[in-house]
Amino acid sequence: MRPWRDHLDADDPLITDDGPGAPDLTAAGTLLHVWASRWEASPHAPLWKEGDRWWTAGEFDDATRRAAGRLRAAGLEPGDRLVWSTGSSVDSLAAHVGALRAGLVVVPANTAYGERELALIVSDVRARAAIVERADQAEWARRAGGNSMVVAGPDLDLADGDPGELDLAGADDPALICFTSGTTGAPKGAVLRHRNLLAASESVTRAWRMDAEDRLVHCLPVFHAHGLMVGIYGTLTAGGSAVLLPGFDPDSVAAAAGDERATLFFGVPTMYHRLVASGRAGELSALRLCVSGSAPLSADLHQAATEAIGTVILERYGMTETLMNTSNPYVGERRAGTVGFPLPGVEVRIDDAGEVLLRGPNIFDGYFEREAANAESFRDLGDGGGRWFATGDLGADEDGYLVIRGRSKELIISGGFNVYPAEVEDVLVRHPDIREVAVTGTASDEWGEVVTAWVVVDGPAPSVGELRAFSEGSLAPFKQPRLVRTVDALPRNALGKVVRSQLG
Ligand code: MLC
Ligand code: AMP
Repeated sequence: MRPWRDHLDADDPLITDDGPGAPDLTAAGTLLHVWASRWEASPHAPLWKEGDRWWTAGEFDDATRRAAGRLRAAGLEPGDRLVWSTGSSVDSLAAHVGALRAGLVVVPANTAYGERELALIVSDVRARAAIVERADQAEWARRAGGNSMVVAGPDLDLADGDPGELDLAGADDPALICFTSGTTGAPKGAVLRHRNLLAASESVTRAWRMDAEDRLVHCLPVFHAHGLMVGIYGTLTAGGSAVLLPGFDPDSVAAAAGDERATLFFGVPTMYHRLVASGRAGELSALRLCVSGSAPLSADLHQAATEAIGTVILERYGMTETLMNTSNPYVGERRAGTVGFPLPGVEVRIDDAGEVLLRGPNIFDGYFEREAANAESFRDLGDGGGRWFATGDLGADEDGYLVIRGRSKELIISGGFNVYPAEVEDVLVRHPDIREVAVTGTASDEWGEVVTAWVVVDGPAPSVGELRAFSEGSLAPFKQPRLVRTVDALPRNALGKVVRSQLG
């Protein structure tokens, strides 16, 4: 595979004379130090646009201090876990960054989650606080967290307090716990330390040449790696600015790109599909960089979006546990159907079974309180350079570029959101007319994959609408099936295990 140096200009200070060693991406300590020094140096720089209002860096700095003071006054202490389930707004970002500045560990959660999904997270990390914008989620967080749980909205409607000394977290302290299912089974929290976040942010912002002149059109959810660690943290690290849209729609993205003289757009393939279909993609032509990630971008969609926008889409490959791993280059050939080559600091290896293994300062070192899963997820190959993380993605090196050929893990990616078949099956099998069920992903031009339920029934076959209604409260809408197929029996192997790959 091409070396990470090919992402950088020859005079980039990350490339040292000391030979082929890894670059030092964590010299700055923590992201909080990087951000605080940017705000201090340029307090009047525009940072976020929300609605009609621009917030400056100095105003945001103040808002994060206020948030940190309120969280401290509410009795929260460094290391306490705070669940954060909000849309994209300056209030919610100030609460998030304020929590990190106060030394808390932020646990992002999808705003679409129902009670079962949210309660699982609150109890797993023994959260002491939750910032949620939906009244029902507030109620569920209280129920799962008990009487001492601090629950507030994104505007942190709590009493003011003295923020005290901020940004004391060290590079090895946990910053985020992000829930994902890894290669197997049940949801678990990937612990990302401050050094992981810093390394990933430094690596990506340098590779993509992000700086203070940049302006991002931001429409991704902020509770996942793409929107949060690439979009929000990338903007803060580069010292640039972002237009915060509450969600994606082609008209607002096109309007923001033109009206705000934006330079960057980050999206998932479904967004590019919808932009092309809208006929407004050409309004993004002045952007200097459009990035796609979180799910495979087909070569056809790559070409269609590149033609419609007029700039070659840059595809990259990331993961919650590892943040960004590989990318097509900013300068040089961006090859459709590939995810490029290792970003600065990242080592990529493909094992004999074709699985992608990763090592680097961006990569987490374990799931929260999951010894067995941790033992399974990391491999010591005896090369002296530390353990490799096994991604569950299947890849190949094609002429220096990584191609993701599929997954060994059982995961459906629908519109960039992950859906785990076993979780959906566990809910659907409780339906009175369903004897057995298996869940798979069916290819879709718009969504990448859609969730399909294969059912063996005892009574009348339930419709899609009926199964969606039945899943309400147990499964967020994006996990609910969009297709239902009735079969006489599910395919099983010699051990009696359902072979999902034989369906469809
Ligand atoms: C919304 N719906 C989805 C869905 N998103 N269903 C399946 N898959 C999805 N991804 C549901 C809605 O709840 C609604 O259900 C119905 O579909 C129609 O909604 P919509 O209005 O058409 O969808 P919209 O709200 O526009 O959302 C589409 C989207 C969104 C593409 C904008 O899914 C999105 O923001 N995706 C990005 C996900 C992301 O950020 N992933 C990064 C993970 S980090 P109903 O029942 O109400 O009709 C990661 C690492 C890395 O993977 O490498 O980056
Ligand atoms: P998540 O756990 O939400 O972080 O999802 C990570 C998974 O998304 C990876 O393990 C891959 O399977 C997939 N993924 C992310 N980016 C890409 C990409 N560009 N191409 C193919 N798959 C991707």
